[in-house]
Amino acid sequence: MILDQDLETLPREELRELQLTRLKSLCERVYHNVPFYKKRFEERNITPADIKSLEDIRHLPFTEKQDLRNHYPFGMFAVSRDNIVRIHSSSGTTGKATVVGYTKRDIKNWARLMARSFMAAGATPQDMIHNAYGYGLFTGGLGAHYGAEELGGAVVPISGGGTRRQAMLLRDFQPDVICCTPSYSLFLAETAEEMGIDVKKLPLRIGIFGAEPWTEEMRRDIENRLAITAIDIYGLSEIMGPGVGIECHEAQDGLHMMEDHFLVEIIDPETGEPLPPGETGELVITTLTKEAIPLIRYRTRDLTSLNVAPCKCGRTTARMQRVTGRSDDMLIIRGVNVFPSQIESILIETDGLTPHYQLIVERHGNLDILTVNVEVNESVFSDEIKNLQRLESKVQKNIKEFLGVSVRCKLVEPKGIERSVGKAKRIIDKRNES
Ligand code: DLL
Repeated sequence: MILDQDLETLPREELRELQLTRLKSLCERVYHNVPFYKKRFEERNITPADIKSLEDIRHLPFTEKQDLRNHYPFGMFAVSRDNIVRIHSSSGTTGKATVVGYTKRDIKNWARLMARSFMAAGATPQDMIHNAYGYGLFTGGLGAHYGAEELGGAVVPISGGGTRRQAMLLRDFQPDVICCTPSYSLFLAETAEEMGIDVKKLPLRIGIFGAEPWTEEMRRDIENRLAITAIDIYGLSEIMGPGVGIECHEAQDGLHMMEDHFLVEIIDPETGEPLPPGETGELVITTLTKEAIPLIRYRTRDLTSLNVAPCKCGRTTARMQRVTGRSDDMLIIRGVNVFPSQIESILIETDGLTPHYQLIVERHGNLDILTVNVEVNESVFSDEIKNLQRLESKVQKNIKEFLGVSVRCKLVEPKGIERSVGKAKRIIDKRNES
């Protein structure tokens, strides 16, 4: 079922017309209300009147996370504080936090896009939704919450953490849908099993997972373990929060972008030049309808590609390939580019290993050393030492073969890797520590 049938299935020509009208009005708004953008337009000798087609977007400046940081906290807002009804913020683990605001209309649009997302995932107004995304400054919790209510579902606002209690409520309340990070879904399943709850027998039908990169192999693992359909949802706080794009349950093949609200481009991260559909590059998003903090050509750092071919679900929106990593997460190990997701795929395909892993990067002299710490399952753990060593060598060999880089593999006992209730921490970079 499609919630906003008229908009989600709009012929692409009409969609482009709508986008152009909205882009023109966005340029007027930021030019007149955000000094940062006025300056950027002037530096390029352009005015909003120069935007005559969607292609003209390439004349507009990019916006970067650093620009938001430079205007911390509210310097990029386009409306007065009276019109702001909500503030969210990113955690700011690498530098100053980025702060975003919402008007009443922004919240309404966000709720609607999240409701669309739930429906695309296969949820219905009759469903109960267990929402384990964190509530607070993080956009996951409240974003999914408002969307679930807009859908007409019954939301259980459990937030993140308290994992045994979560497992108990899954058993007692019998929700149909769960929302959390993919890594947390596995932690929750593991905890439930320890408590003697047969996760597969629960009525849970759909998982809506995002906020961190995950792989196709991880999806299969989660779907088997929990006996659900696992749907990928994408978003980022700077642009809105969750609901910028979501897979449909019919195809599970790319995330439908909410193109009536967001203009999406893929650019070459080196040159900034736009790339055609199908080519992989950095996702750049322009918010077409946001009032409080509209952004022009925001560089997400997320690497992906777009597919504009029609989808079997009937939606006409462009589909983004699953985001397998951010350009900032790419490790360069002795000249070889490595994404955590590539290592994840290899680990999950190896018998005896679990999807719980961490990558430790150290520098010895001038040499970068990557150690893959990965948990084994119970049966492997009780195996003979020589078999464990054989497994370590096998992982090292496979990674060398597929990625062309030599790594060390260290098997860790079951539950030996710290679990996260939100985004999993996959990389521990010790290179700048001493
Ligand atoms: O993670 C919003 C969100 C909440 C999305 C709940 C989905 C579900 P931020 O904390 O600002 O916002 O982090 C945004 O997380 O630029 C990506 O690098 C990454 N990310 C989000 N969703 C996915 C996904 C939320 N499905 C950053 N796959 C983004 C891969 C994702 N990476």
